[in-house]
Amino acid sequence: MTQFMHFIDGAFTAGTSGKTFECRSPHNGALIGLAAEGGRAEVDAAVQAARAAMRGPWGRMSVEERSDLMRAVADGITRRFDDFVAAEMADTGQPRKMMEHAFIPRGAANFKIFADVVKNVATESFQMPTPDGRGALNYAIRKPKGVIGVICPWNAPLLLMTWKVAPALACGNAVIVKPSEETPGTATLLGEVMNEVGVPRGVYNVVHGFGPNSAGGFLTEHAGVDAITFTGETRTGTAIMKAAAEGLRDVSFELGGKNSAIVFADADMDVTLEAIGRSAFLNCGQVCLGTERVFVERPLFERFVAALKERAEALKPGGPEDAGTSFGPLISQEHREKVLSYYARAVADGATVVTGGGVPEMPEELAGGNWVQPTIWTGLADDSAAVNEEIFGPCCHVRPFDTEDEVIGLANDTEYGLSASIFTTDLSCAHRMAEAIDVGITWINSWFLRDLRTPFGGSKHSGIGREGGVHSLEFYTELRNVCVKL
Ligand code: NAD
Ligand code: 6OD
Repeated sequence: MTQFMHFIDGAFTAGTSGKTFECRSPHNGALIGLAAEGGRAEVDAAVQAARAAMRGPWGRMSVEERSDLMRAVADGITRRFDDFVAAEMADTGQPRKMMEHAFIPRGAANFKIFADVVKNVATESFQMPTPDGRGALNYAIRKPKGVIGVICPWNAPLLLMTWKVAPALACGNAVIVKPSEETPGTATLLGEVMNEVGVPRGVYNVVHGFGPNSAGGFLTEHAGVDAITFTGETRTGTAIMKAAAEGLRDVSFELGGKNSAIVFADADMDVTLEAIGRSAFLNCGQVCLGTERVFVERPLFERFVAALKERAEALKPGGPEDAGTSFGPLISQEHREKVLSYYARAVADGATVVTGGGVPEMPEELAGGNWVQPTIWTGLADDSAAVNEEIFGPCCHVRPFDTEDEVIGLANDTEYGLSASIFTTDLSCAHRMAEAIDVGITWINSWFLRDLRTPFGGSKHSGIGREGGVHSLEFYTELRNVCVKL
């Protein structure tokens, strides 16, 4: 059984709280590890270590040296690739091939991209006239913000954690990561890599635990934390924002979504089905960018629903190591109860269940896992719970539409604004839709196609700020202006 320790000041420690919590395998319910639970003392030790690191050699390191170290971290992840795959697979229960082809390589890629970004970003400069005719020159410099609290979710643990840690460190900050209590593995392993490649102690710290009255709450309340970056539920973001108000600390939030896919009758069916098949069911529907609302132009509706049903029914649930597995479990029993409650609610609200709606029959060795069936509904009213609330499960509602104006209204009728996907071969229509849908990220004829230099983030209740490329620097650095009188 694995022991997940905190990583504070460059060393693994159980801390002093004496508390631990159990980690269970999502695919069979087996106990796979015990994690140390951090309290105020552990958070305080991590904050002191991070502040000391900022005052030490880390705080004086040149951009070039930091950039080289970030590349070394990326290489370190790649060298330990199998360990990261195993740790993430154990924590999330998702298929090995998804870890190997997508989620773990992105952990390394996140360090590489920000190693480049920090070296190549320019700052602005203005010459100005002065009454004496000699003028003045203004230029801006970027300084790290200081100690950053990084609070992470469980659905793509390494990808989402390094998406914040990599730019934070590349910019010269020190971090304290609070991984999700569901997925302590890869954040802990990254501590080993940090030591292996020579990242100074105290720069990267990890404290395990829960949210309120535990490591997460204590971290966001700590006066020694200069800014907080968070990915998770909108409701949690609201609580963290309240904590951050004390001391006027800055926040960066990537929150929930209720994303739509809009399919016009002229869309390429193969492209559309491949993309929506992934966006609705990948990672057992536990992707913030995932599609839970599909709008299909009426002439294509019946054909589309039948074809998506076929895709859903072809998914093969199974253990993560089984090469034939294309569909994993939900993260926890608690989350499964939530998803199943929406399955029941949809039926009570009058949905037609096109496929799924329950729990699959699994072989005995997997019967203790958090399995649910991929599920498609039609026929729900626009104000029903399954159409409006983020479920974060492998399910979607498909609804016909007749006009562009109608579907724009439907897609925008949500408190969320994370992402949308538009499927059409009419370029003008695609651009009109991209302008009209109120989201931070729009894909046209694709889904989750990522260029890490682009702005990533949500509108409305789906987030605050943008991450990616130079946009991450807006949060992880402070711009200072220097005015030189000539
Ligand atoms: P969550 O909000 O329940 O938990 C996220 C993290 O916050 C965990 O580490 C948790 O321990 C911690 N936490 C909880 N309460 C806290 C508090 N009061 N103070 C400090 N920390 C606290 O989210 P989750 O269930 O782990 O993740 C799923 C959610 O994340 C979904 O809503 C999903 O849409 C969202 N998400 C968004 C993005 C994005 O980029 N927009 C990406 C992934 C996930
Ligand atoms: O690709 C990314 O950078 C990113 N943040 C993806 C988020 C996925 C949500 O589950």
